[in-house]
Amino acid sequence: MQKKIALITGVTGQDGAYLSEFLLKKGYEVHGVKRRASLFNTDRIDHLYQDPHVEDRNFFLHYGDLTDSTNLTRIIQEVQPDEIYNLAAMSHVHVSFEMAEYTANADGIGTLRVLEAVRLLGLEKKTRIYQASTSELYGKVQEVPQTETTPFYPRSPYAVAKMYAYWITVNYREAYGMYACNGILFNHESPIRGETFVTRKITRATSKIALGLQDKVFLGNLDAKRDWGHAKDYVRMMWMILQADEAEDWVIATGKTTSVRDFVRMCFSHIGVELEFKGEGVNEKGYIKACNNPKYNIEIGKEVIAIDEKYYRPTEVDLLIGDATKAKEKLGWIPEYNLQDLVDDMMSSDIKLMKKEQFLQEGGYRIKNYFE
Ligand code: NDP
Ligand code: GDR
Repeated sequence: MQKKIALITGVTGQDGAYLSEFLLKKGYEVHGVKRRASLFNTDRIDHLYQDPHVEDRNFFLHYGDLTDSTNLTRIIQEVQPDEIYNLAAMSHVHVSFEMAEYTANADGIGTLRVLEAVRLLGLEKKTRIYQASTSELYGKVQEVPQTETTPFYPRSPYAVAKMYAYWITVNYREAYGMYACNGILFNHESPIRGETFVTRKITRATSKIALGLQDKVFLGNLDAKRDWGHAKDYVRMMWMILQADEAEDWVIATGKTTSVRDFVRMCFSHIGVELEFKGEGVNEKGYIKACNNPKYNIEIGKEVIAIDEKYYRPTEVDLLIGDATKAKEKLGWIPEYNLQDLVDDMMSSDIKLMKKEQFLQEGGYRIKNYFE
């Protein structure tokens, strides 16, 4: 049997890395598009790297960018993929308010560039396309839980750009008969989640506080509620979506929602620490109420959580909770991780990482102290 060929844009990101691992295990030849950067940006996929001189390689990287259509067309022509996973995006909702035009270009028009390249190259009948759509499309709450038929009301330049990407994917499917699908994925996290998304920011900070490397962490809206799953479960689903008989759009979610405040509580509880929150709005603070773990010497009453308004968004998405019944019934998707498993996985990994940082600091090296 001939190997299937997959092309992943955004291969250096959280999902790109897990999806590459997953597809390589399935016997695929995997090609990834990575951006040129002044420093190495392949940390998450270094373990998959193969020397270009090795025979029988199955993992290849190409320089590219979603804002460059000639480059994308050339890569797709060279690779002739059976499946394209379009994961590349400026994916930070808050940053999109500061880089609205770039976000529209990369996340919105970038998707059009991929679809159009496949059409121009005459690959409409060969290449299946997965578009990384998002629960951010639901934005201002219209209905809970959110399903494939819930109306969209995007609340950020990121979500508006992704809304264009969603509809252009549907349009190319209907207009040209292409196998193109949207996975409307709710938040999914992991130990390799970008450090500025709230879950990873919290697991890193909790680990540093436990080890005495940081005093407290500043956060934004603690009332926001998200439906958090594990990225490993979600990349498996991306693949399942492209194996279905019909090209369709799918919601992927756990069906449970949790506030940012409760996520913080769960992370501290992982290290045996109980928190108490006092005050409201920008004056709310989180204090250590009890420490039941002799490994960590954390002072009772210490203030560890504070609010900085700069993390508030001009328009917020208050509540996300998804209903993945369609994916469960038609594709047989069963997630392996619940929220507690996710917290445990992220916390164990960050505690290990911060112990390394502690070791470096004790050896006289300066550690990275950037918490944005
Ligand atoms: P990450 O931010 O971890 O990864 C984004 C990837 O896109 C990185 O490889 C990044 O490269 C690359 N990228 C950014 N801009 C460009 C560009 N202009 N051209 C080429 N590549 C670019 O995101 P995730 O892995 O978490 O998410 C994957 C996709 O799924 C994204 O499209 C995101 O919007 C979407 N999504 C994510 C969800 C989540 O909860 N994680 C939920 C729903 C949707 P570099 O490493 O160089 O920065
Ligand atoms: P989100 O993820 O915007 O849902 O987008 P993020 O983790 O950034 O925010 C989740 C919620 O937490 C609140 N929050 C904070 N957020 C950050 N980043 N930093 C803070 O200090 C902080 N304090 C509170 C936010 O206001 C928000 O309500 C993610 C991305 O992966 C998108 O690409 C993806 O499409 C969606 O998930 C689904």
